[in-house]
Amino acid sequence: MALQAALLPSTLSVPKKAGNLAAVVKDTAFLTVPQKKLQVPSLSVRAQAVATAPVATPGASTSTKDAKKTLRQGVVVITGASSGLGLAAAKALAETGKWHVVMACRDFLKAAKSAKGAGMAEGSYTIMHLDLASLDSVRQFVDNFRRAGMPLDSLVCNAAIYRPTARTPTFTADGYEMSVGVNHLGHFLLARLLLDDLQKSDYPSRRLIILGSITGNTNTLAGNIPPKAGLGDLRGLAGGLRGQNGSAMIDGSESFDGAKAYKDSKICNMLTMQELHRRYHEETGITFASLYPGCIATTGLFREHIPLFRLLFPPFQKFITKGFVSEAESGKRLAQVVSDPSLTKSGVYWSWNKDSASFENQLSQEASDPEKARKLWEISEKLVGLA
Ligand code: NDP
Ligand code: PMR
Repeated sequence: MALQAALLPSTLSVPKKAGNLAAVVKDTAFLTVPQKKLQVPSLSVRAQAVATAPVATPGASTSTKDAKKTLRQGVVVITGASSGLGLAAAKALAETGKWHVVMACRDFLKAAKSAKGAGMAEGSYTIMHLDLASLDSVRQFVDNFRRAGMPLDSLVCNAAIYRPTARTPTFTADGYEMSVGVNHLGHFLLARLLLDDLQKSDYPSRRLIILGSITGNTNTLAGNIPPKAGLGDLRGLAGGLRGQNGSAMIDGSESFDGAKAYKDSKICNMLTMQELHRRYHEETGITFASLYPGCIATTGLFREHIPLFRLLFPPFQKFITKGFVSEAESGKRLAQVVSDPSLTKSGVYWSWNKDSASFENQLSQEASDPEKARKLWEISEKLVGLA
């Protein structure tokens, strides 16, 4: 049966050749040339950042003579805001006028086109280059962001890649398997470096959000579709995730499975959020959260899947599992986690019910194991050069 064939992973997948991501790193390297302090917002186009014309100065309080001081516009950084959920959330937040969105993207021109195409108003966003497949690019992004002189009130670690048909690994600039390198390690370094900036913000509710997923949680039906997520004892990660004389998989498996690598990276995302909460919430007051936004079956995440899957996945999710959610709706959900005054609780994995009401969801045993989270934290610190 075509539907079953397209939706059942592993067995029917077509291996793809690796290598085009390395080209992306190379092609966009010029965008990271250090620049002078960026005036934000301004109309000038810089190699690594575009700030569109201002509607209000991000980070500046607004007040009128007689009226009481109003809340200043918040600044939110969203990684991977050039498509799908990230773009939809960027649009939803920018449209409120309460947020200036920093779109942290690897493909500068695509991000600019996407923002325009989505109808985002000039001045409501700034595009800055960030390639999570390079730890140098992450550090460069943090430098550029700081030089731009904006406060940081919310950070959303949203970007991800999914390589469901890959049977051989590709690697980041630092030599780590690509899915875990981008989805987890790049974000781990980014979040750690930007914690300082979040801490300095005077915004009333500062938040750090990392995207999770149902497919990383084996306490759900979706999480039990093979290949199942599982980090084992993290021996592959501890070995450097390099594939040569070791393993490219976190659990140390000899064979590479691109679909499992993505799901494993999502466990890492959810464990990292909880470890951040344990280590920093009380001391800093920052809210740490993760979420499953629903099945956004139409996004670019499935670009590497076989064409039959891409054709059948949206109707399958819409009419059979009923887990489907549109990009616009998912964007509103993520925007809620960024700014809704009722979602300030820290350490929560948010989900939405059939009426689109948010609730605190239960993570699987592995995705909420504090000992595993601590171990993951310590190994990740070493891999990104923080320990
Ligand atoms: P998309 O593919 O549409 O968006 C992913 C974004 O990540 C793109 O903007 C992409 O950039 C960016 N990206 C990829 N690699 C890098 C990199 N090396 N450096 C910087 N940015 C990069 O997917 P979704 O919108 O669906 O996914 C967004 C998040 O939502 C992910 O974390 C995913 O795990 C999560 N999620 C998605 C679900 C779904 O059903 N779609 C369900 C549950 C969670 P570019 O545009 O240049 O390719
Ligand atoms: Mg799944 C309630 C059932 C449900 C939900 C909510 C999802 C979400 N999926 C469900 C069920 C099933 N899926 C069933 C019964 C099958 C077998 C036919 C199935 C198959 C399937 C495949 C092959 N599903 C998938 C794939 C993917 O390649 C996607 C994936 O795992 O990406 C990592 C996927 C997804 N299903 C979901 C969601 C949200 C995804 C995208 C996953 C993500 O971003 O984490």
